[in-house]
Amino acid sequence: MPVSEGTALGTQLAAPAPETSFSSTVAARIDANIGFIYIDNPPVNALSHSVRSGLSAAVRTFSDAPGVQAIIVIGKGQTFPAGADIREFGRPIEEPALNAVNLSIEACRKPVIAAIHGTALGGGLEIALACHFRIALASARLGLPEVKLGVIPGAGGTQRLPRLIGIEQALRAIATSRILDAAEALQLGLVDAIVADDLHAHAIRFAQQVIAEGRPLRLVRDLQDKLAPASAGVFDEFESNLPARLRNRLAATRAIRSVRNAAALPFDEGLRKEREYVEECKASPQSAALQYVFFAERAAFKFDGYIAGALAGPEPLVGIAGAGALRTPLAAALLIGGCRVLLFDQNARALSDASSAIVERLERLSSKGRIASRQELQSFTAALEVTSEAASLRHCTAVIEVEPDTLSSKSAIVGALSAQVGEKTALITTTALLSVDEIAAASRRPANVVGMHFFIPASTMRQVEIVRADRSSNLAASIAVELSRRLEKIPVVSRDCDGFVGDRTLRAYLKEAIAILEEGVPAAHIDAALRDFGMAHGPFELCDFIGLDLAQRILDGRSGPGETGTKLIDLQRAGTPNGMPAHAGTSIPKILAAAIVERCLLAAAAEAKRLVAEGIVSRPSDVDIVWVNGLGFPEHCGGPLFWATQTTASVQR
Ligand code: T1G
Repeated sequence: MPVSEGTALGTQLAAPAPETSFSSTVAARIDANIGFIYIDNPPVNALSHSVRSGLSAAVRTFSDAPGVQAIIVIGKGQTFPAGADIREFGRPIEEPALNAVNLSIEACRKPVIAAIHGTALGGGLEIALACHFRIALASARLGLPEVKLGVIPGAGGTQRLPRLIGIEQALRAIATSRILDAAEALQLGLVDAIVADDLHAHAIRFAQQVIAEGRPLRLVRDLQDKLAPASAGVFDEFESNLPARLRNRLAATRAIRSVRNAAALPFDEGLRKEREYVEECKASPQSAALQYVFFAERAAFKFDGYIAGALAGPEPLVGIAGAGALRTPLAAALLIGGCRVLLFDQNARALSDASSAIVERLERLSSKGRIASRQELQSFTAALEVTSEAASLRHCTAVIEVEPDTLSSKSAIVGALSAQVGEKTALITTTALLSVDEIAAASRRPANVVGMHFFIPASTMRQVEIVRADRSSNLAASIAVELSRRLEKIPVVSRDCDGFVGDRTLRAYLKEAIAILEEGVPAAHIDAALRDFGMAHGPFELCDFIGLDLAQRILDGRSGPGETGTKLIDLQRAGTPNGMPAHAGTSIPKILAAAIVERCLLAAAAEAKRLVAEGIVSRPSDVDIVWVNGLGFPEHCGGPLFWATQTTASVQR
C-alpha cells in the first residue's frame, strides 16, 4: 500500500506545509509540531548517497528547529528503505556513510520515529534501529539479509538488533537472513506498534502520544537486558548448525562473530569491529558472486519481446489439464500465488479426487504455517474451480498440461486443448525432456505453445525453464514468465534444444565425471570432491537422487540410449543395491579433488558457452542461475560460468 502524504484519518491536519528538498531523493515538511522526512528513491528507496546526505541534513535541520517536537522518517512509494544501494558496493563510500547517519539519528535530542511499510531490509532496518521508536504496517516485513549478498549488516545492525530482540533471535535473523513479519517483530520487541492501515496518520498519533507523555528517548545502543551473558557455546553451537548452504559462507561466520561482540564488547568497539568485517566480506570473491546472482536473477525475467503485465488482471484464471504428479503441487502454488485455478478432467471421479488432493495440500501447508491465516486458506480454496467441459478453458489466460512426459501423450493433450482455448491463451507444456517444437506442431495454434520445465522437486526448487518453440509468441512466453513470478520461481527463457539449459550442461558435467570414473577414480571420491566444493550432491549422488532412469535419459538426450547412458547402467551393476557406489565419508588428496572439480565444472562451462553462442539463452548469467537454483551449485560461487571466469582469472594472475 503506497503511503500517501498528509492522509488525514480522524486527525484533521491543517493543509500540509510545503515540502523542502534536502536532496534529489529526500524531502521534508513540518505538520504542526512534527517534522516528516520522506525518502523517495524508487523502486525500493535504496540508500544511495543522495538518500544518506538528504536524511542526514533533514535530521540536523529538524533537530535544531524550535517548533519541531518529534521527527517521523517514512518511505514514499512501496516501501521503507530496503537497504543500501547494492550498485554502490564496488565504489568507495561517499560520506556520509550510513553508520554516521544512524549515529546522528540516535543522538538527536528529539524523538525520531521510523514509520515502516513494505520491506525494511538491511540498511533500511538499521536506520529504524537507530530511531528511538518504530511503528509498522501489519503487512510490513523486516530483516537484515546482507549475508545473502556476501556481506554483513554494516551500519550497526549486528550491535543494535541483539539489544532489541536478544542474541539467539538476532543470530537467526542475521546469519540466516531470516525475514520477520510485522506481528513477529512486535512480539520480539523489534517494533513498538503495528497498525492495520494509514501508516501516516497512525505515525502522527504515535508521535503526539510520545510528546504528550514526555516519553524518554529509547536509545537501542544503551539497552543491555537482552544481552544476558550468552555463553560461547551458544555461538559455537549456532555456527555448527548452520544450513549446508551457509557452511562455507564467510559472511555468515563474520555475522556470528559480530553478534558475539555485541554481547562482549562496548557498543562503539562492537561497531568498529563490525565495519572491519564488512570490509573483509566486501572484498571476498563470495560477495562478488552473490551480488552477481542477485542481479542475474532479476535480469532473467526480461527477454527481447517481453510484454509487461501479460498476466491479465490481479486474479488470472489458469487452467490445469492432465493427471501427472505435478498437478497437485502446481495447482496449490498457483492458488497461493493469487491465481484462480480451473482444474479440467473429463473423468468426474478423477476430477473430484484431484480437487480433494489440492485442498488437502493447502491445509497441510496452512498447518505448517506456510499460509498466514484460515481466512487466506479459505480464499485460496475458494479460488479452485473444476470442470469436465473442455470448452470452459477458453476463458483462461493460460492452460498448463501436466500429462506424463511422453511425446504421444503431450502431443495429444496439446492438440486437443488447442481446439478449446482462447486465441491469446498461453498453452503451456511441462515437458522436461521432449522437443517443445514437436509438441507445438500438434497444436492448431503453435504460437500459443510454450514450455515450462520445473526442476524437481518442484515444490522446493526455485528454478523453471521457459522454453520457446520456434513459433512461440512473445505473449505466450511473457505469460509463462509472469506465472513464474506468481509461483515465486526464477524463470530462464531459452530456445528449444536437446536438454534445454540445465540438462544439456548437466549432461556435459556427468559425462566428464564418468570419464574420470573410467580413469580409475572411485565414484565416491568424485562425489566427495564436488560435494566439498559446495554442490548439493556429487554427480553420482545426483543420479541416485533423481533416479537412474531419468539420469540415463538426461545423458542420452533425445537420440535415445547411447554409449554413455549404458555406462550408468554398468555403474548400477557395480554399485550398491540402490544402484550407485557407496557414499561413505571419503577423504581424498586436495590436488585430486581440485582436478576433479575443475574438469567437471569446466565441461559444464564449455557447454554453457555453446548455449550462449547458439542463442539458446540471452545471456551467460541465465545458465549460471539455472545451476544455482536448479542444480545445487553453491550460490556464493556464482554459477559455472562465473566460477570459470574467476578461476581462469586467478590462474592467469
Ligand atoms: N540496491 C539496488 N537496487 C536494488 C536493491 C538494492 N538494495 N534492491 C532491489 N533493487 C532493484 C532490483 O535490482 C530491481 O531493479 C528493482 O530494484 C526491483 O527489485 C548497509 C550493506 C526489496 C524485497 O538485500 O530483496 O543494506 O531489475 O525485482 O520483487 O548494512 O528487491 O527493476 O532494474 O527484487 O518487489 C540489503 C535486496 C542490502 C534487499 C523487493 N538489502 N532487495 O523485491 O523487486 S545491503 C537487500 C530485495 C545493506 C547495510 C547493507 C528485493 C525487495 P530492476 P525486485 P521485488
